[in-house]
Amino acid sequence: MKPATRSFLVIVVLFGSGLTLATFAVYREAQRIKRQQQASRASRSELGGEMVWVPGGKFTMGGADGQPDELPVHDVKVRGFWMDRTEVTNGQFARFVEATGYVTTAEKKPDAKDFPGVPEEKLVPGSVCFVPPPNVVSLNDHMQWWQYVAGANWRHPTGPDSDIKGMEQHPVVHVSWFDAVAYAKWAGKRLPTEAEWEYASRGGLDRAPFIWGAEKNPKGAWMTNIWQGQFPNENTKQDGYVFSAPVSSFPPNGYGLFDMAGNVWEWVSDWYTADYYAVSPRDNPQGPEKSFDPAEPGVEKRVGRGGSFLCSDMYCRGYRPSARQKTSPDTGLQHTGFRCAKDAPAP
Ligand SMILES: [Ca+2]
Ligand SMILES: [Cu+2]
Repeated sequence: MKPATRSFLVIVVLFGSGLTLATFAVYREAQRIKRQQQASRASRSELGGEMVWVPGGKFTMGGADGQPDELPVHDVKVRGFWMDRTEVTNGQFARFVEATGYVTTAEKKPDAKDFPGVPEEKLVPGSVCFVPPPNVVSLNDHMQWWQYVAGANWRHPTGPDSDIKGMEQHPVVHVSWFDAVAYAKWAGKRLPTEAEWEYASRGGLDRAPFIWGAEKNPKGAWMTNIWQGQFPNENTKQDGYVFSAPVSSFPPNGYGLFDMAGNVWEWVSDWYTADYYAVSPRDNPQGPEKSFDPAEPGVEKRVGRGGSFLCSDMYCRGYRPSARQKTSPDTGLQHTGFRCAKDAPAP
């Protein structure tokens, strides 16, 4: 209402000093108001989620209670930086897509040259969905609960018949590493490094087994959205959620960051190598020059952190602060999203 009132005042004030001048002034004022509105819209979407200052410091990176790639436990120094308070939501991602017309990897037809030997009719847009098997299965073969679903993408998280209505506050998923980087760039931000991510997740609690402390269920409470029950066929939903939860449904960590354990995995900027910690610089490490996963030598991978709603104590325990996920950057998954970091002066 205010700008309209102001334009009206300009007309009143200038009335009588010549129609041409009045018209010009009104036009100029209207242009100024339009620019102001555009700027405020831009800054709102640019900020996206609220950010938190993570003060620089030294911490113990890695863990002795997990996989070999979390070793050796080593000291790392990280500079202060800003971090999104929550995972990027569907609502935020929708604004990015609206503003830019961006098309995610999962919405594009896979390129035949990236998938040699895959028959043409199988090269359809889609993403990897969690499809729980009806019975107890052996946990050695994740293909029993992961399926490439044609038509699945961030707007259709479990396939073409699903949508994200009412899920604006849920973390966006099925985004590739490239999608996450594109969003961050648009928002004037960047992905955090793996070291920054782990440092931030620990919230100042050095070497604690969980980001909230030593006990998994303090006073019987669930502190994060993970999996309870027989993985992957039965979810007893003790924490209230079978799949993703709206961001900030659980208590924040020591830095005021939400969902740094569980809910969805979060892409970070680093390439993955299994032995990086043995050679990593101790000061603000940026990750290895290139990727190598001995378990799958032909596939380059980026790191994901934090675990997800699928993390089970029976299987991966991926919600521990030192746990690492490795995924090829063009892969979208139903349990993987991201949040951004930013370099800017301390508050
Ligand atoms: Ca859950
Ligand atoms: Cu997991």
